[in-house]
Amino acid sequence: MNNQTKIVVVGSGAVGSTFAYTVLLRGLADELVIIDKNQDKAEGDALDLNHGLLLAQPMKITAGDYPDCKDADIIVITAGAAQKPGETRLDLMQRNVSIYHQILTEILKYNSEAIFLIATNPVDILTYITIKLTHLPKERVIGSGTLLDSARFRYLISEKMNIDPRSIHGMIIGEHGDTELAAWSLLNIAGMTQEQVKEQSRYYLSSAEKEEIYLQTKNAAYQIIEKKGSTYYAIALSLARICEAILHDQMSILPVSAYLDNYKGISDVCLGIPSIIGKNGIEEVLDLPLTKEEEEKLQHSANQLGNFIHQIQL
Ligand code: 6V0
Repeated sequence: MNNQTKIVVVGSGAVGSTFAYTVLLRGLADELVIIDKNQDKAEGDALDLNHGLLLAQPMKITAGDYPDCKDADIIVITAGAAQKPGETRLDLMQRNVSIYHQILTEILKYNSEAIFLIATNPVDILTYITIKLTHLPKERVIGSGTLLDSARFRYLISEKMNIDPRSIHGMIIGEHGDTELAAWSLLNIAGMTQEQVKEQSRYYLSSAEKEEIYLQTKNAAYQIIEKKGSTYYAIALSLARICEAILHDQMSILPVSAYLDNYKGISDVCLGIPSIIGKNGIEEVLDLPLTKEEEEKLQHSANQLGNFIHQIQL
């Protein structure tokens, strides 16, 4: 990796531009290039962000084109068609696959060494498609996966228990979408699992509370889209968190969308599973000690995605 760090974001819509702002606020890289098919939008965002440099920290921010992908450490792709109210993520699939085809062909002319971070929905499928179209090593193609869902999940639990979400260890795994599952058996607070806490304890969640938290997590995007059209703050923070782990080689465990090869019998699909993220991208996908029921749900999630993948025309 260069001493000078460079991130390219392709797609400067709600998610891409909020991500760019997050990069600036966090001082995540030395250079940020913004690419969008709507060049005015990319240029407008670059100008607007540059006017904040003095008030944040020095870095180079430009609107660019695909040749600027050269030397990038991370290429974040948020370009695509946004989800419409009522539209499932999987409905977006074919529309976004053709956009990816075009974008990846361009990027690969200039850079095949970067880590590719995928945000466009359906994110697990587009992560998979990126691996298939680019033939890049699978550890260098990362989807945002269920990191956002896990953040929502931990927030909701934190509200219920009235403790800091950072002190709650728990995660959503599987598809970022309708078949995702809560790995309840692995939820723990200071090492205490749900089986170990007493019913009267503030850390205890009843079956009804668990179901409510799960459904609220799963339907969070629909709820926000209904209210304001799209979601972008928390996904931008999720993308920034993954970039931070890569650029600083943090070896952080984050539930990202990773290519699975015989993971509990699941192969040839990308799904959100906690993975170690460092300078090489996905350093390791964790072998979680799931219950039989959780494994079956994960398998179901994989089957659903596998079915959709087979319908895609590349
Ligand atoms: P948006 O605001 O419509 O922005 C999309 C941007 O992509 C626009 O600026 C377009 O001009 C641009 N674009 C489209 N086609 C191309 C192309 N061929 N080349 C370059 N740029 C192009 O959408 P928004 O930013 O709200 O969402 C972007 C994607 O992120 C969508 O697929 C969302 O569903 C997805 N999200 C993913 C999340 C996750 O957890 N992974 C969370 C929220 C949104």
